[in-house]
Amino acid sequence: YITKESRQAFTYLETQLARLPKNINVRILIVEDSFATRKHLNSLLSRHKYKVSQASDGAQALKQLNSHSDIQVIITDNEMPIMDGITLTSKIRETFNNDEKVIIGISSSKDNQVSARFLKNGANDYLRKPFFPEEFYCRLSQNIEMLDNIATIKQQANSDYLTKLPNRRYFFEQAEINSKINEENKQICILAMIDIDHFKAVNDNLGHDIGDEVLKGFAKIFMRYFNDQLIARLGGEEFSVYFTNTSFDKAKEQLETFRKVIEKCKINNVFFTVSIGLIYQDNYNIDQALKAADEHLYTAKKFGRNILIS
Ligand code: GH3
Ligand code: MG
Ligand code: MG
Ligand code: MG
Ligand code: MG
Repeated sequence: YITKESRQAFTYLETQLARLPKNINVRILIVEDSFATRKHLNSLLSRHKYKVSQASDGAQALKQLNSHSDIQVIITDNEMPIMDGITLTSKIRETFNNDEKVIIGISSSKDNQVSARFLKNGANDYLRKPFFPEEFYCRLSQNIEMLDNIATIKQQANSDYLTKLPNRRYFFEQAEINSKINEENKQICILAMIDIDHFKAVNDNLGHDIGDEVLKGFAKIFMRYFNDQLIARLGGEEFSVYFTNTSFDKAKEQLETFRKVIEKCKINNVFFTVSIGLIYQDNYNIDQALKAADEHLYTAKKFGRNILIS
């Protein structure tokens, strides 16, 4: 006879064990001035296969965060010399949101204000010392699961389901950021639009499924040729490249090489070509840049396709 309690305990154990292989990829920073507590936390975390970094005060913790960008969780004491945990929490939140890095405050203080202040300053969770390992593990894994879920949702929101390329939404968002950097560095805005020629014929002749496979194959090559630039599937069989850290001539050369590669290679047994519109401008309005590139693309189509117009 299995009691409800033992079933719950079993389910808990099962979930924890299922997580263990994943934990190897999670780095946790322990911030604690007491050597004994640090050691205890380290042994709890190591038992569940987490990667661990350690710091004995807030200032050291900030240094660790700088040198280990893979730290996902910070477990921090409050009362420490040099910089306390609550100050550390608010400093971390100047750079990282609570869905990017989890902060769990821990304190033995009997003062209820401490937990409230931790949370107010941006901690995701709080544990009063001493705590039960089970509760510790549960809160930790639930917070990490939240990070994973948000990362998945962000990834899905930013990419195109068919080709896995960055999507239009991501392109516009990132182009704004790139534009600011370009403006600061007094670099011109260089943008290209690429459109597959007669793609409707591929669908009509071979079917929509093959059309999809061709798009996927195209995306792989596209990604490889422009892996240092901001690229996207803007929609349908239309793609874009926003160039940074390069000159107009180099961008043009790179696009011409790409056009010739596509012309020569068979993707899913299909030969096809692309037309390209390339522009540069000294303002950073993305809509305007795309419109201008689209006009060049239109000219490329009128010229008979498989050509770059700039
Ligand atoms: P042009 O050279 O003038 O660009 O001709 P085109 O046939 O490529 O252009 P048109 O705009 O007439 O047609 C684009 C085609 O792309 C029509 C549409 O069915 C197809 N397409 C768009 N998105 C997808 C997709 O996700 N999968 C497949 N299989 N086809 C798609
Ligand atoms: Mg302390
Ligand atoms: Mg087309
Ligand atoms: Mg068209
Ligand atoms: Mg088109």
